[in-house]
Amino acid sequence: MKVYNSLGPNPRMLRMFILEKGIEIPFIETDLMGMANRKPPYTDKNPGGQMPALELDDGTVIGETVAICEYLEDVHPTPALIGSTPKEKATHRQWQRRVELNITEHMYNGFRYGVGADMFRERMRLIPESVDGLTTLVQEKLAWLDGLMGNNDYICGSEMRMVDLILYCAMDFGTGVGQSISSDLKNLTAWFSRIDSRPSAEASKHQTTAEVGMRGI
Ligand SMILES: N[C@@H](CCC(=O)N[C@@H](CS)C(=O)NCC(=O)O)C(=O)O
Repeated sequence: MKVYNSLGPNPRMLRMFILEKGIEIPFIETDLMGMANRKPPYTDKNPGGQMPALELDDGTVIGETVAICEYLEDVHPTPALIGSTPKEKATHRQWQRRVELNITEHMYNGFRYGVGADMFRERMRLIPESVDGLTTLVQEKLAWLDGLMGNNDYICGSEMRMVDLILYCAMDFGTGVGQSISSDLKNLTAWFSRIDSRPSAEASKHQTTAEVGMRGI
């Protein structure tokens, strides 16, 4: 098994997940800035053309960060980062969909179409006219989530799960590109510090972070 790795908040989420699991998987570095992920041989393996990907020993390649994490959870069930029972797994999936569909996908697209447009113009169709709406929507939905968190330490309740890593990695990156969690959102601000203080948060940063000068990659 090996991970096709690069800088970026999605590969970082996978690195943080792997660290939290306490497993070791070899990394093959892929030149994201040089667009190696957008051409063969990488796209022969992962036609989605995005990072990261997981290659199994039988040659099967799994793209999409959460699909990779779900596979790793199945083969390394402890510590559970998605859930151990049907109820825990369904509760996690519920929050994962709420976070990804309402917040992180909009945050990433707001970045790709706006601040990051020079990097993404050659990679995908951009919708620059949606940037203001997407960034406003992210803030509205963060406020909605803040209200729902109540006294919970983590998004699903009392246990840290993958969805916490998904939102943390997105918003740590977002903070560097003008889409941070407002300090008015007290519950989410405290939650962010809680995740940020985990050793995996620091250890998951890509080795090129200082050189590239971007946060949360
Ligand atoms: N839906 C994909 C998104 C992955 C993604 O956006 N990866 C970024 C790095 S964080 C990437 O490959 N960016 C370069 C590109 O799109 O060419 C997933 O969850 O794996």
